Amino acid sequence: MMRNKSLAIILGGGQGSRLAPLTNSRSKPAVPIAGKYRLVDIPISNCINSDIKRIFVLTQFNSASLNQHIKNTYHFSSFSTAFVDILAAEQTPENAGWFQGTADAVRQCMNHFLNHEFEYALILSGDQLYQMDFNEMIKKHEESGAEISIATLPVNSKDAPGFGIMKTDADDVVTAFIEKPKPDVLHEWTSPVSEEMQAQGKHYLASMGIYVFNRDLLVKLMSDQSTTDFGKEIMPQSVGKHKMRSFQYEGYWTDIGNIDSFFEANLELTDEIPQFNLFDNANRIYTRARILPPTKIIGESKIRKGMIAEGCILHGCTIDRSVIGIRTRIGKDTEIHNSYVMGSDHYQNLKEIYENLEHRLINIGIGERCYLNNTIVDKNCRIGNDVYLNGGSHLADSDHELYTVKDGIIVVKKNAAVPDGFRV
Ligand code: ADQ
Ligand code: ADP
Repeated sequence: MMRNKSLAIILGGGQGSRLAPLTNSRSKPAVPIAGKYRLVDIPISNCINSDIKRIFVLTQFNSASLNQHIKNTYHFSSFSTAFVDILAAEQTPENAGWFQGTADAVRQCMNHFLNHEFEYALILSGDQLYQMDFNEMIKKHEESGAEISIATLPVNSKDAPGFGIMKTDADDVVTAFIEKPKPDVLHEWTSPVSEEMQAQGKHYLASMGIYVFNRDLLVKLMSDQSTTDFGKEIMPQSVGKHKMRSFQYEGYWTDIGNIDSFFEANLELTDEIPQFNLFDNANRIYTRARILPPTKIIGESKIRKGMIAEGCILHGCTIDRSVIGIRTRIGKDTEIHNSYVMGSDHYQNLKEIYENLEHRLINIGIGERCYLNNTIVDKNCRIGNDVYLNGGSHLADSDHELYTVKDGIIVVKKNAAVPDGFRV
C-alpha cells in the first residue's frame, strides 16, 4: 500500500555543465544512455517497478526532446492516478529563472506537489545507474518513525570526498553529516560497516542522494527560504533536530553525472555479466517503444564485445567493448573500440544517401575505414571515411568546433559533420 502514500520527485539536473557537451542542446534527463534509453528512464523505471506511479521530473530547462520522450513513453490507464510530469524552472516576478540548487528546485515546485495527497516524498537524483526497490526504504522509514531517511552506501577513501558522508548510531540514526569532506578530515568520518565492506576498504557511509521526507517536515523545511541545497544545508542542519535515519544499500549503484563515469557505466554494460542488469524481467527499464527494424549485419563483421541497439546497419566492421545506439550505420572496415555511439533520430532515405555520395557530402552514421577508440559519438553525427579518433590519457581536456576532450574521452558533438581523413 506504500504506493498510495508516496510521491516521487526526480531532480533532473542543474545546468548540466559536468556532462557538457552532451547537455549543450538538451536537458540532462534527456541524455541518451545504453543505446536506446535516456537518463531519466532509470529513476522513472525504479519508481514504476516499486509501484510508485506519481512522478515529477524537475529540470532547469524544458527541452523539446525531453518533453517528447516523456509524452511518448509513459502512458498510464485513464482509470489510474499515475502520471509523469515535467516541471521546469519558471521565471516569476520573485525569481530570475534558474533553480538555485536541489532544495530550491523542490521549493519552487511545492505548490504542484501539494495538489496531491501523499505522506512521503521520495526525492531522487536523475543521474545515477541502479536498480532499487524503494518500498523497502519507505517501509523501514515508516516502521522506525523517522522523519527523514537517506539511502547510504559504504565507499572507500578515494570516493568519499565526492559525497555527503554521515555517521550513524546502532539504530541507524544519523548523528553527523558532512557534505563532500576534504581528504584531510576523512579519518574522523569512518563508520562501522560489515566485514565484507571493510575488506573492500569501504569505511565511509555515503549519501546516495535518495531521500524520503515526511510531508509535513518537507513543507516546514521548504518554508525556510535561506536553504538552497539538500546536501549542503538541509541534511547537515537536520542532524539532531529531526529524526534522520540511514537506509543502507549494498547493491550496484553508480553516479553518472560526469563524462568519465557516464562513459564507463555505458561500456560496463558490455561485460559478460554487467552489474547493472538490463535483462531482468522483474526490474525492467522502460523507454520509448520505437518500432524499429532489427539490426542488420552485412559482410565480414566482427563483434567481440558489444551492445547493439535495434535498427542499425553494420557493413563489415569490427566492434569491441562498445555500445552502438539505435539506427547507427557503420561503413566497411571501420573499427570501433571502447566507444559509445548514440545513434540517430531518423534514417536518411536511399535517394538522399546516393545524392550525398555523388556530391561528396557526408551521410549520417560512420563511414568506411574509420578507427574510433575511447570516444562518445553524440546523436545524428556524420562521420566521413578514414576518420581517426583515438581518445586516451595522452589527450588534454579541450574544446573544438566538432568535438570536446574530457578525461581523455573524445566526445563528438551532436549533429557534427566530421570530414574524411579527420584525425584526433
Ligand atoms: P551531488 O550529486 O554533487 O551530491 P547535486 O549536484 O546537488 O549534488 O545533484 C543532485 C541531483 O540533483 C543530481 O541529479 C543533479 O542533476 C540534480 N540537480 C542539481 N542541481 C539541480 C537544480 N538546480 N535543479 C534540478 N536538479 C538539480 C548529492 C548530495 C550528496 C550525495 C550525492 C550522491 O548532495 O550528499 O552524496 O548527491 O550522488
Ligand atoms: P529518440 O527517442 O531517441 O529521440 P525518436 O524515434 O523519438 O528517437 O526520434 C527522435 C526525433 O527525430 C523525433 O522527434 C522524430 O520526429 C525526429 N525525426 C524523425 N525523422 C526525422 C527527419 N527526417 N529529420 C529530422 N528529425 C526527424
